Amino acid sequence: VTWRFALEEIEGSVQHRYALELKNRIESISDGNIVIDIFPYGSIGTSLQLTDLAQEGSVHLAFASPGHLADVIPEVGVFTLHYLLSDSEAVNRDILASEELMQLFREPYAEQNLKLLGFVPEGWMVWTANKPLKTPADFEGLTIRTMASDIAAEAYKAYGATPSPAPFSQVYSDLQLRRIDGQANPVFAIEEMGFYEVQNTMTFAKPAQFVSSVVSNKTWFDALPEDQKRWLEDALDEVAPLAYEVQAELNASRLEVIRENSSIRTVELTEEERDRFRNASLPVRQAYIGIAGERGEAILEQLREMVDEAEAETPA
Ligand code: 6CS
Repeated sequence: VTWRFALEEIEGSVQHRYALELKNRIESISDGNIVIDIFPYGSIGTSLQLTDLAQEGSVHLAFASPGHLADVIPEVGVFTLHYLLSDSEAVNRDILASEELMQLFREPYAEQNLKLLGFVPEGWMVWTANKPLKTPADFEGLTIRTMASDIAAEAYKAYGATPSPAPFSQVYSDLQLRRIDGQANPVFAIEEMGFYEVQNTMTFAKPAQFVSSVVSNKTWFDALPEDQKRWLEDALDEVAPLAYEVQAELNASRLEVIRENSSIRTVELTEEERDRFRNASLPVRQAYIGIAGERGEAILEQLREMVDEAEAETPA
């Protein structure tokens, strides 16, 4: 049998490396009886189109990033909120991999005929523009591309920017044609999509991790033979820690590539500067609750508690 796995990122990306690791494991444990066909970004469609295809079962596995998915599953919009998760990547990694967190989201995904298979952190969001973005005031009058959901746009409205929601594939040309002034993505994506070629400054404010989720069609998953279900679950467990290493490695090495190939300026915000953004971002949590309702609010609170607890246990 063939399992089709659709990605929101191109070859060489974090999602692609993840998919290759999963493919190797499944094909080997099944003695080649299962073949995973990987569809990198561009071969099928935008993130939202991939979600549609997963919901209808045309693809079996897909990545679905909350920044896009939140108009379909409002609760996942929580991952677009700034300064909500920890400043510690290790704390975030553990929370995102926890069964406790998965439990909170199982139902919202299932209601959309999607089986949530895992959350994948892909690195800190980095802002690019043609100027440094050191205070919320620097965003005023700036048109910034956001992922497609309403809540993803709210984060930048709070800083005074004009959000311009668009699919990933449109970002490069929108920057080139000056239809937008800036965008946000992890370093590895800024490199592989070439955004650094059409922007002159990268601002490191660590507002949030880029988090994606791996999903499958739920009807398909539920009907899998027990051994295949177990192979998939075991492979997912094995790939999660590897994917974390991969994103760390890619985000570091691609920054070097960007520096070698351009004269882009990098600006790292101080804690005081970050605090200003944190304060400006707080009202967006109310907007999230307005959109995601009571269940969303409960998730937000529980996530906050998980972060506080984990930070208390982790030595700084
Ligand atoms: O900005 C986006 O739309 C995309 N960014 C990444 C790093 N992955 C997929 C997502 O669609």
